[in-house]
Amino acid sequence: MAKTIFSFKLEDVLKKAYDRRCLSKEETIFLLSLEEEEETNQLFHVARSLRQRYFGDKIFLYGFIYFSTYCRNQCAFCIYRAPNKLCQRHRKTENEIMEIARRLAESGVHLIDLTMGEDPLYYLQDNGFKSLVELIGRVKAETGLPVMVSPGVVPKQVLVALADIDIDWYACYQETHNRQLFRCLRPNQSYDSRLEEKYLARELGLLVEEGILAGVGESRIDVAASMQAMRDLGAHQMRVMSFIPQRGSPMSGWPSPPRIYEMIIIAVLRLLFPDRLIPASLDIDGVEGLQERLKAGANVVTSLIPAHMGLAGVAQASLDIDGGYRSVKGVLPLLEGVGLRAATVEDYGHWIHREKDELVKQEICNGIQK
Ligand code: SAM
Ligand code: MD0
Ligand code: SF4
Repeated sequence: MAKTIFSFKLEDVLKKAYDRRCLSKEETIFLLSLEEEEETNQLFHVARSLRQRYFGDKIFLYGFIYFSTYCRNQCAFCIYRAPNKLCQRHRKTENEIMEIARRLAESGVHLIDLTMGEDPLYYLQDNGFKSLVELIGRVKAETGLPVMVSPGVVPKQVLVALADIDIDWYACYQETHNRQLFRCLRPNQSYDSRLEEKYLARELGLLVEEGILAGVGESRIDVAASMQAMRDLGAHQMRVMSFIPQRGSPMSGWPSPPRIYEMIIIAVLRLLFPDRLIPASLDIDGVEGLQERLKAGANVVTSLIPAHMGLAGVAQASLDIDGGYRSVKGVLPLLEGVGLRAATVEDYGHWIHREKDELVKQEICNGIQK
């Protein structure tokens, strides 16, 4: 199919990416439209070679703590949208969060991702975020690990406070960079505020993760536009997650897309951003889906969740959690099975520090230019 629309030769486009020359929008769409198994295998092969060039055989591992699943929003795709009565919600106490963080750190993860719904508790109370910022600081201090926060869109002063205590990452996914589709997916939310928050985080010296959903009504052109938006933002980590239908949500009847589509997007992300971090999330197909994502060029395992702590995932609230499979121990053999291994905490720390230094340099240059 790709061949009938485009006049590119796959080998030429792949060679161009391998040589680190920028791919055009048309070339990106061409790659996203590949259908033949032989062709997608060539794409994955180049994606893996590029990962090898920048990261060797080392994979980073992220622990995930979804500490509150209460949310004021009504995202059409999400099980935790405010009006949904068909989901189990939890709000972890500070002690519980610290205990979970300690367990994750002991298990060997390289980062702790603290995630929440836009919990009204924080928005409605005066100074509601103050204790949260302190808690996040404690998680970083006591585990000694880098910390990512995924709190949704928070007041600007909260981001400033997080930057002040040297939190490492701000993750916030636009889902799509097609404004019309965004309005359907995230009704009554501001496209611009969500995007601007990521620009602000970067200016404040935080590393930034951007992300898209696959299979929510977007076109290949939209996906290519999202990739350009990730470049414009200067994202340090970029993800794609296949949509999983959720009971009690308006999109409960939507199909989940064929997985090959997500794998192709992962591989194209690797070609466009060879030295950036690209997750293989356990939150879509559990541990069973890990190796195919790694074979497509991902280099971070995300959504490692300790068992029996009353925790949940996002797209897969319970899959593989209480069986203990979403753990460092559970994924190590799977990494080995595809010729990869876990990085060390030090490897990850070096990557983070280099990128943060780079951000500071860029901000100094921007300041001088202004
Ligand atoms: N509440 C915060 C927010 O929305 O930014 C933090 C939660 S965020 C980590 C949840 C992300 O998981 C969404 O941005 C979306 O990309 C993904 N997600 C949510 N529901 C999903 C679903 N049904 N299928 C696949 N991914 C989903
Ligand atoms: C994941 N469930 O990594 C997590 C979540 C939030 N920063 C990450 C979507 O798949
Ligand atoms: Fe809330 Fe985030 Fe779910 Fe949207 S995706 S409903 S903001 S938890």
